This record gives sequence, structure tokens and C-alpha cells, in this order.
Amino acid sequence: GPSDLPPEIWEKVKDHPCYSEEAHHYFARMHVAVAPACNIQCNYCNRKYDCANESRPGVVSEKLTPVQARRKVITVANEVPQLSVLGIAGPGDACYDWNKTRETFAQVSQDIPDIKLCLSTNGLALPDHVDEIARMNIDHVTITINMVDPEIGTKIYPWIFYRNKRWTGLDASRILHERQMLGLDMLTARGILTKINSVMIPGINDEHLIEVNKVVKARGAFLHNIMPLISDPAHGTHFGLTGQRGPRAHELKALQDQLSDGTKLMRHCRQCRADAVGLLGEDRGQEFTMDQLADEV
Ligand code: CLF
Ligand code: SF4
Repeated sequence: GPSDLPPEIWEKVKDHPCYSEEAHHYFARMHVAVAPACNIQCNYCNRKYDCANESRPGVVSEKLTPVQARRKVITVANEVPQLSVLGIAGPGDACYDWNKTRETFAQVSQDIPDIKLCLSTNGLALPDHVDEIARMNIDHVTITINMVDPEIGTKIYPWIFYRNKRWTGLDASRILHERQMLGLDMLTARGILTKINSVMIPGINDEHLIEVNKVVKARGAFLHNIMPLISDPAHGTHFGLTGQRGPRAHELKALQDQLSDGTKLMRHCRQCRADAVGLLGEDRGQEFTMDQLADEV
């Protein structure tokens, strides 16, 4: 509640459904899928879900141009009174596809100046855009950080694309790690609230997430969200094909309990789709596809 947070922080979290457990009963978020391209490869990716970065069966998100996204947000804002946050969370990376992310936020802010802007990224391109993120009043940034040890990273990331070059192996994970840490530090220095999402992958980074938690807290992360790997062979992710399993519910809970001491943990994440609309756990995205939107908006 407000009592244990400084007023300027409370102002930012009180109506954000992901950053405040209480707010998620009353406030809704929507995602617009304007950022299809990505600059890294995660072994669990199938480009349907974000900012959970995981994979479950489902229909492909409808990709929108910034102009279409603006129309959609205006329609949803008129029909979903609880809407407080617009997030860009894929289906690729919101910072790699920066021109589309920036254009979308700029368009929407003109019409709905008080909507909160939120984005989710793997962090690789993040440092290049932090100044603009601050200037545009994007107050909430999620970085998916699955390791702080590049050796472990090699089991999660087969490659990254950085500075016009493809990197693999330890080099790839080392660069990704350094960029994630730099981006987090830069956001912290500017007072932008950060949430770290970590995908729990049994046998690969499950025990290591205790170390990840320590490191991101020390660097000023506001929230840490541990999410279970959902690995489904039907969707052709690398982990799905190799039979990598996700954590059991009790394993996830045990890790969360271990981390909850002195740490703000998010426990109400619903692993949203990249085009989710509504309260968390509710997905009204199918009510607001482009062909259903009024032409005059
Ligand atoms: Fe979207 Fe993510 Fe912003 Fe929320 S979702 S970009 S912080 S507005 Fe929320 Fe959904 Fe979990 Fe993400 S419940 S997957 S944490
Ligand atoms: Fe997929 Fe996201 Fe990983 Fe890119 S960062 S490969 S979109 S899960």
C-alpha cells in the first residue's frame, strides 16, 4: 500500500496492474503487437507471447502498424473503462523495433495523454534508447533477465544479432549480459521503474535465479517476476523439441518463497499474450481485432 512506498513511486504503481498486486483487480492493461522483429534467439521462444517470453498454444497475435495501434487503443479506451496501461511487449523486441514502438507511443499519447506507457525488452538494444524512454515519460520497463553468468546463458541463447553481426556461444551471452546490466543501471539512474522477468528453466537456471535476484535488486530493480517455462513440443521451440520440461507448481513456489525475504516479488503474473486486452487473467483481445474496429475512429 501507499504507506511503505515513497509518494513518487506510489504514484507510478497505484494503477498499474502488473506493478501493484492490488491494482490488478481494478485496472486493465492492453498490449499492441507492433514490434515483430527480434535481435536475439531464446530457446523457449515462439513469438506469440510476451512480456512473459514463453510459449503456449494459441492464435498468432495480429500485428499492427502504429496508426492501426492508435485506432485500436482509442476503441479499447472507450469500451474498457479500467484501461490504465498501454504495453508494447512483442511479439519481437520493443527496443529492437524502436521506431515502431516510439511512433506508437507518440501517436497514442496525443489522444490519451494520461495513459501509462510500459514496455518489455530482452535488453540488448535497451541502452541505446533509455534517454528517449525517459523523455517520452515511459515509466515502466520490463527486462527479461534469465542469467547473470554467461556460461549459463549459452544454454538459453544460441545467438544474438548486435552491431550488424551475429554472435554465438559465450560471446553472445557475455554481450547480452553486459547490455542488460547497463540498461538496468541507466533506468535506475533516471528513476524509471523496472521489473525483471526471469523464466525458470529446471536444470538450467533454476538455482541460479537466486543469484540473479541478488544482482538485480542491488542494481535497483523494483520488482522481480519469476515465471515458469512453458515448453510445448507442438509449437516447435528448441526447448519443446529437446523435451526440456517446465517447473512444477511446487518448484516454482519453493523458489519464490526463497526469494521473498526482503524482496518485492511479483506473484500475480498471467503470462499475457502480445496482444492481450483487459484485466490480468482476462483476454479480450479477440473482441478488438482490426476488422471489428469502427472505420471512423
Ligand atoms: Fe504489459 Fe508487461 Fe507492461 Fe504488464 S504484462 S508490458 S508489465 S503492461 Fe504483466 Fe502480463 Fe505478467 Fe507481463 S501479467 S506477462 S508482467
Ligand atoms: Fe523470442 Fe522474446 Fe527471446 Fe526475442 S527476446 S527470441 S521475441 S522470447
